[in-house]
Amino acid sequence: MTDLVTLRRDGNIGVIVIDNPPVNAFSAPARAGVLAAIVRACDDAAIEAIVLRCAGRTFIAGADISEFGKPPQPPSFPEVIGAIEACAKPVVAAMHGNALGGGLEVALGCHYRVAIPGTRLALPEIKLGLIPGAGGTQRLPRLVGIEKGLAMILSGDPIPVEEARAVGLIDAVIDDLDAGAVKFAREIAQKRPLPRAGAKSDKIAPFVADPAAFDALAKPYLRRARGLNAPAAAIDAIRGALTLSFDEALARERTIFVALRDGEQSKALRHIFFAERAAAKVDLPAGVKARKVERAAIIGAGTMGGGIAMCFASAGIPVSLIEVSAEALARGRDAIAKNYRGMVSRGSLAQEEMDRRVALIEGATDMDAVASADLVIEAVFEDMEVKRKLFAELDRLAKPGAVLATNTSYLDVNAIAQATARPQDVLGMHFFSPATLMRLVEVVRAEKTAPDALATAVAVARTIGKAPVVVGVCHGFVGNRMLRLRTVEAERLLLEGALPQDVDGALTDFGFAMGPFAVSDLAGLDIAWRMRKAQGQRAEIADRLCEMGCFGQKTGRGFYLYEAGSRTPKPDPEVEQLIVETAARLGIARAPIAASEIVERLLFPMINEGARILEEGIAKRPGDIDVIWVNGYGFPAWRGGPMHYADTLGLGYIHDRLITFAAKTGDKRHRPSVQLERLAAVGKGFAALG
Ligand code: 3H9
Repeated sequence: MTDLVTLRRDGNIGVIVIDNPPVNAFSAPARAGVLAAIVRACDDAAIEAIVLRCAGRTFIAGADISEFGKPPQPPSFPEVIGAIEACAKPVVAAMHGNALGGGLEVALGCHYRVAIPGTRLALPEIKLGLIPGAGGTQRLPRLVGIEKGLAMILSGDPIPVEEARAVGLIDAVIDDLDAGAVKFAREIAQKRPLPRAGAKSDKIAPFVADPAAFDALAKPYLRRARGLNAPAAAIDAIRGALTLSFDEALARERTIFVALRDGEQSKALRHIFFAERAAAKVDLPAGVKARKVERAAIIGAGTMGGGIAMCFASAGIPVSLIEVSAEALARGRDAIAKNYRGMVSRGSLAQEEMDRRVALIEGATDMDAVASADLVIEAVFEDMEVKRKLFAELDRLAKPGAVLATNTSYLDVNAIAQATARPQDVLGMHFFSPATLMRLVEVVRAEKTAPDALATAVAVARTIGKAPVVVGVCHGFVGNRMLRLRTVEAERLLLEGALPQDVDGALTDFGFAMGPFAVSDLAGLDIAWRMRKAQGQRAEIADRLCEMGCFGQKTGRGFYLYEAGSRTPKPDPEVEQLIVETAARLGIARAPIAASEIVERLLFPMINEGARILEEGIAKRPGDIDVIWVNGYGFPAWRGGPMHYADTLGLGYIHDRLITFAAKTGDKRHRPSVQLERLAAVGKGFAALG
């Protein structure tokens, strides 16, 4: 045993406790400790049954992800789980908090499983580009059936104890983790034979006889895989339960797991996992803590304000939703109720939970309602004067110490803060639309923002389930500033020879959910048009479309054609004609462009801008930029975000291509940034920046 694992005796029951904070990851020392404890408990004649549980806030939350990529340390997962399963005395896993991944697999290797209410059980490996590698693909379907097993392994989503009990994943719900588990162990201590998940076959038998039924169940998951290798691999491993012996299938699962673990996709997803957590840390001076947020106020009940209010209500935080008129407020509340009703009818939300959330949102048409809020977020019209006036009013009405946030996408947060006498409390919280679904929040630190105000915004964003990233003030902050380069380049590609569907197709093949032109059509071309006009900028094709009244989906025409009531983009011959004629008028000879070149032309300038953003300190770490692009702009997570992706290609290659692009387009912004140049020269990647 080790310091992390103890074995004590409670009468005839041996209790093994793992204490490996913060999440009891099953690291090598923890594995060694459990193996030694199991051996000792087996040898101890006074022990008739064994309880395996954890101290702290959770059961084992999985393998220690930071061990992946390093030389494996014995004992392995299969060795420890094998020893538990082979133990001649019953072993009971007693779970609380989260039983995840390798943690749940340890429990699956035990003869019995019990859990306290509130425990969440999942095999989330798929979210890291992996499959369960310690028997999960074999033992789980045997216990819960193929359909539920597939759903859990392919979604990675947790199920609550009640459901776990109903599907046969756990044997009992206990009230007290320690005494309840010991009592359960005492009750089953003499029962024989010991139930072993690996020996069960009743729930998989129908599919052994009918493999086509398995393929039919698996098919929808394959369709949704979108470039990620793990779903097909998981299905392959689970199929082993039907076609191979248990031991052969375990060996096959392990081979598949190791190949995925060592592959680029899982590395990228693990990078994002740790980058998200690093991004959510704010350095605070000693003794300074984040402020408490017990109530929020959102100003503006439009799509964005309403969505943000829902995020707070969903997390159980009461929120005042403030509008200028009763009509606007009613519209906003209706939209919220409709949104929640949709969730109820889809079965993703219980009616009582909807009622609870709706009740947490209190409407108001009087700005005085901000007085009780610890955090105020304004989501009103994107106009500096409007926002400055509003912040001057907030300064008058908000309670001392309240954090005052603007949801601006572009505006200067310093200028907004100056409208108040408390700039230390002002910052940006840039949510993305739809706010209920998009995880990114750019937390904008203005010149005078106090560290504890910043920490408050970051903490609250985490509480409402978002991925916060601290950024500095500049036009468009990090995400939109980089996006601007992609937008310019996408239009340039049209003039040089591509069509909207070529550009979009290249990016969706790369792994984006949508290409830039389909996104523009969805968002509405008029918004960007208005902004370009305000800044004296022009985009030949997009501007012309707007002049023709083609604003995208909402008008049935944009870069694509939309049939009545349809959101499916269809190539539009008139847009093609417009592109060809515009290119001719500008003297540009159009020629076909390969998909690979389209991807490079779209992404490399953005990566270059990302390097400038790091140089300027607008983002602190390359991983912060990756988190922003994965959670706010649909960058495929399994490619790790733009900066991680750049490292996989090598900065030398990107540097040389940028020089070519700069020469070809005459666009000075494509010249490699100092940071990129410096790293490329020494053969390093952005990861070297920390
Ligand atoms: C696996 O199990 C493979 C097996 O099938 C086969 C093996 C052969 N490892 O998220 P938090 C750290 S794959 C290492 O802020 P929360 C995290 O980095 C794994 N470290 O807390 C952070 O560190 P820091 C399957 C981990 O309360 C700290 O713990 N399991 C791990 O919001 C707190 O984390 C998963 O995918 C880990 N496994 O959420 C579960 N987990 O403070 C991944 C966390 O230095 N983990 N850390 O930044 C989670 O989903 C959440 O962390 C959890 C807690 C829900 C547990």
